[in-house]
Amino acid sequence: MSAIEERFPRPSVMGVVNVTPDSFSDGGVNFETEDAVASARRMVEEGAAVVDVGGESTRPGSEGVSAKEELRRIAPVLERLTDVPVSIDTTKSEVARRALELGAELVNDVTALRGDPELAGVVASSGAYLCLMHMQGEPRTMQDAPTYDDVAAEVASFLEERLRFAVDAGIPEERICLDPGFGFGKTVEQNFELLGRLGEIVALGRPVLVGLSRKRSLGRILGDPDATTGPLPASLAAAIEAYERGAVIFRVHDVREHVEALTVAAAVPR
Ligand code: HH2
Repeated sequence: MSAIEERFPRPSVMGVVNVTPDSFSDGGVNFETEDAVASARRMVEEGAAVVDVGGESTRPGSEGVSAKEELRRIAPVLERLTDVPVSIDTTKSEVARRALELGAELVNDVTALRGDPELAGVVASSGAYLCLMHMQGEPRTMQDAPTYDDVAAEVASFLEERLRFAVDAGIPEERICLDPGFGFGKTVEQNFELLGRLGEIVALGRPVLVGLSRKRSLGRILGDPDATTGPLPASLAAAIEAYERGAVIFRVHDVREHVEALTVAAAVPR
């Protein structure tokens, strides 16, 4: 398998397919297998390099589901997507193992290998790609009172430590990308500071994946203090800001629009 930077040249779009009833922006839309499969196929037609299939919501306040329920949601979808590039959004080794058997090529773990002690071994022995994401706290409580002395420096040193951990567990560095985890235990101000200083994460030397699409900070900066999602134009602006600072993979719900915006940004000589 090639290095992740060869498989996903900058910019690459990752389409989000949440097979959940309760995800923050598309909960219920793809909960039925057939709907999830159709969405994934449409996203690839629209230019997604990969689709990220998830069976558990990590929205602020969510409780989590069992491995059995997560498998019940995602396995029938993956069984029908063997001809489509798939990433599995899970924190559980049991779910990742089955997804990899069904052809997934990337494991997207929002706990950065801190959730399930067996996940690192599953990724190492499969040769899959891995995304390590920063999160302060856990989804149920992460937005209660996130605190940092220096958000960008702390996220960078966390990701550097988790990268070391993954490599020590036998996962080749060239298979790994890093994600600052927008919205995972961060206030609106902290998310925007992190976006402005994304170069400090890029400087770690691994491809950076960003998930800014529809995040609530985008709705809140537009003036609604209770927003739980952000609109598409705000998502596109945030993606372009991240692209400008070196982000490589863009995890998004609206694939066509992001592909168009990023294609224009990438055509500008610099
Ligand atoms: N965001 C979400 C879920 N998984 N994975 C990575 N690597 N980066 C992210 O920013 C990220 C992620 C949350 O978004 P979504 O999947 O739309 O919602 P939910 O977690 O409620 O299913």
